[in-house]
Amino acid sequence: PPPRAHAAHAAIALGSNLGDRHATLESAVRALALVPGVEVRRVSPFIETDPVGPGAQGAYLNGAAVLLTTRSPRDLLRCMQRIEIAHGRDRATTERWGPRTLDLDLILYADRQTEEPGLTLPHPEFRGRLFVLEPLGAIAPEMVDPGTGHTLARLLDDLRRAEERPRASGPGA
Ligand code: A4P
Ligand code: MG
Repeated sequence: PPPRAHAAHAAIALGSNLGDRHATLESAVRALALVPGVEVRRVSPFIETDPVGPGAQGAYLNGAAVLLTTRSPRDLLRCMQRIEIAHGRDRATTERWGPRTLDLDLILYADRQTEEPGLTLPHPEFRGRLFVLEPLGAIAPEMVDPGTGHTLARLLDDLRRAEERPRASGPGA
């Protein structure tokens, strides 16, 4: 286990919509746990979600994990990208938003806020994504988003309300 003194909590999101999705997410969690300086503290149940984004693609299996790590955010993300590649993810041929065997996103890293090439923290889209907030909120409701100062429980609640509200553009949406 990593030395706790300088360890940070990180929240990550996992998604898969190609191949044996459950086996892929399980394997990704195992791979994360094998990274030196990473301790997997909590893993959510995996949930089936409708694909968000353009084009027809299969349903996703999504999950979340909370890590305790001594690695820097950039270093952790690099490890996550290596795990994606090891699970058949090919960035060169996979379109943005498109189907993928494994997608690992770094959602929160302690109270870090940064916007630099290749790394934005918190993840810029997570507050609007139920497929991230539902599994993550289930295992870390007390974690705080430094961008808004709100807990994940609050963000999840807000998003659920927003999604329930009828759209201004018309009924039946
Ligand atoms: N990057 C910057 N900050 C971060 C961060 N905090 N975490 C950069 C992860 N990556 C970060 O990501 C593109 C670039 O973002 C990387 O170079 C990285 O340095 P990517 O994983 O290479 O590309 P992508 O995943 O195709 O694009 P993106 O924007 O991450 O796609 P999304 O937004 O992840 O959308 N529907 C359901 N139901 N469930 C899903 O999981 N996922 C997507 C993918 C679409 N629809 C979905 C789901
Ligand atoms: Mg991604």
